[in-house]
Amino acid sequence: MKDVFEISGAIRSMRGDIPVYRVENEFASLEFSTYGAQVLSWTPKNQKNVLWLSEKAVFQHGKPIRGGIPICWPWFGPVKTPSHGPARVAEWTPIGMAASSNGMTVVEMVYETPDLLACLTLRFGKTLVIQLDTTNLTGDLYSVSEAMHAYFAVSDIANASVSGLDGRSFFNQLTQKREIQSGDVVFSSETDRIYDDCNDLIHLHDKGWNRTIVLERFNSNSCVVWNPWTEKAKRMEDFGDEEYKSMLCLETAHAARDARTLKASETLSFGMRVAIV
Ligand code: TA6
Repeated sequence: MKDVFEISGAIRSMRGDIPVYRVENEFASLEFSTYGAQVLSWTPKNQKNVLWLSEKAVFQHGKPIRGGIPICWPWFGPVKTPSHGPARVAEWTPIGMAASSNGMTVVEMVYETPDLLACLTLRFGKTLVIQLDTTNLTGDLYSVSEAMHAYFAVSDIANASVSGLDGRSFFNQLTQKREIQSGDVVFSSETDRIYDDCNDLIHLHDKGWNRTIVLERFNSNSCVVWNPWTEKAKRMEDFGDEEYKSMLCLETAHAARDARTLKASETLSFGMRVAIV
């Protein structure tokens, strides 16, 4: 059994061999795990859960958890093994949890490799703010790509649209070609796009639940938009065949042309703020 920490103020339970911590404050509740430093749910008071978690998600060391906000680090995609990097299938060490003066709750976790130190800070209340700091522990330049691979819950993908990317260039992972976005992003088939020159505010509009998820990214010029649709959903064991209808990934990233190179001892910070209107 891996180390299982107690975090004062959090209620710990086990799902499979993965510790899950539940925290509530006056504005919201949050579930996260030290495994992958992964947020699993964020439910503001009087709101539905903002994040999506597959009903077939696997909670087993060595496997990524399908949903919430996996941390892809220190590489994005299948460029090396494991795909999306080791961070989401590693135990992070909790540094602590505290209430901040504005009623939000702050949780900090760290993960170290021989070359890099990652520090993830979660702040949640009426909004969810996640910051990932990467420090280059080597004496040389070090290139990273990374993403906060957020799975957002939607009433139905047919009701969803994404604004804020109009006119932006994206790399279409399905065609391996560059294209330009025209208007809002709407969904009628598998969608896997890296918008790597956009630092605008992104809105996920959901007509079914009459809500908009506002995604503000800082120090990130790339956003990944992904829905597996029918055939890819069927090919994933930890993803229900029909579940593509209830989710959309909008990922705050340093991916594709927005990958970054750290100088020796440099710390790179980026993150996102999620709000509901
Ligand atoms: O972020 C989009 C993506 O890179 C897709 O290509 C798809 O592979 C998705 O990530 C999920 O990857 P995973 O390794 O979690 O199955």
